[in-house]
Amino acid sequence: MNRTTCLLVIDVQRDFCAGGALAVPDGDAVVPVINALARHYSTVVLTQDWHPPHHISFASTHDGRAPFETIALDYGEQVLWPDHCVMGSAGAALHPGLDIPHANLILRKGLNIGIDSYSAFLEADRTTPTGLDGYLAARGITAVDLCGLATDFCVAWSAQDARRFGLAARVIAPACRAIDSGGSLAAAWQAMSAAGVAQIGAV
Ligand code: VGL
Ligand code: ZN
Repeated sequence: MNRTTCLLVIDVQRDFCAGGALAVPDGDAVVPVINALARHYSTVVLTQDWHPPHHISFASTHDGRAPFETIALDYGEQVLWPDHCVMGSAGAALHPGLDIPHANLILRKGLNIGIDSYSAFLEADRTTPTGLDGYLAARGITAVDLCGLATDFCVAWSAQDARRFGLAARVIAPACRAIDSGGSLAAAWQAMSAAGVAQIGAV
């Protein structure tokens, strides 16, 4: 049991799994893998993508726009998504198969109606903190292992931000699945590698 490494379980929610609003191909497959993995960690943090209705990342918020198009916003380029993970909705719930009773914290992100937040650490304006860095530092955590959905968005951004906050970061590939829209998965692995994020197959 490694007490200075936190397992960060990203967005394993109904909307990202089969039948959900933004289903990640084979997303459900991560659930048993993550349940087994979590037994190795004394600190586990789960995240929940948690948006208000009419969130800026929803295509439906922008006249004439369709999901998976991109638009330019004040803070940079934004992919537009189907409405997903609306706060309090059934689709925003954690996957019912997750079995991690010893998880320490459930962190919600993406609540700001005008700023998306793929990362568990910083919103998409790259300056507004969620507070996760302080939480981990206060508990003596120096490394994070990441898993969940989706590899090329919320996992990748969280892993790179972990490095930004001085944490060692490893992505456990078999415990993740990707959206992979327009080459996003290859680009994400490249960016993570450049940021010093390791890719591993098991712990
Ligand atoms: C995610 C797209 C939009 C994710 C969240 O969890 O990877 N992707 N919101
Ligand atoms: Zn989202």
